[in-house]
Amino acid sequence: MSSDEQERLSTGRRPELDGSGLRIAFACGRFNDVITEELFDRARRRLDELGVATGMIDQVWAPGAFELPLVAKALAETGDYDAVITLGAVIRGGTPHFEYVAGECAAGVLRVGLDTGVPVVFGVLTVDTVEQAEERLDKGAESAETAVEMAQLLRSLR
Ligand code: INI
Repeated sequence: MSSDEQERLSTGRRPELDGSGLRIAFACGRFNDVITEELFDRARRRLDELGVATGMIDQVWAPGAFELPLVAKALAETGDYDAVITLGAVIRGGTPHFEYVAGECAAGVLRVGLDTGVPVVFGVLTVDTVEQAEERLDKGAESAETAVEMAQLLRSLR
């Protein structure tokens, strides 16, 4: 790593994001798909602003958040992508199922990144109500930024 690069990495400031040339895959959960679609639209728009070409983006749908880690793993293992973004919405709605789905999804997404070395972004909302999910739709754009930043960062470290 060059000293310029080292200095930039040490500042704690977010680097300039440049998505040109990056290949990004989305794994989206169909459960609560109205929310997931909006997260996806916002993520796509942000990737576009950051210079990621439309033809460099793929999207697949899984039944729900619980399935996202396995789908993200399959995508990461293709070797075709610089980052994988998982999007979904786990809404409590009074069911204990929430804890299992949200917790296992988060743990699985983390593990896929560690196991494959491909950045896997956790863009899954875990909330109590639909209203809370609607308030947090910015997670889509934020996930796009995280994917580009992590892809850039890992490239510079390898
Ligand atoms: N999946 C979600 O993505 N969000 C939820 O809120 C949810 N709830 O509430 O149950 C949910 N369940 C389905 C789960 O992800 C699996 O698809 C299912 O259990 C089959 O494995």
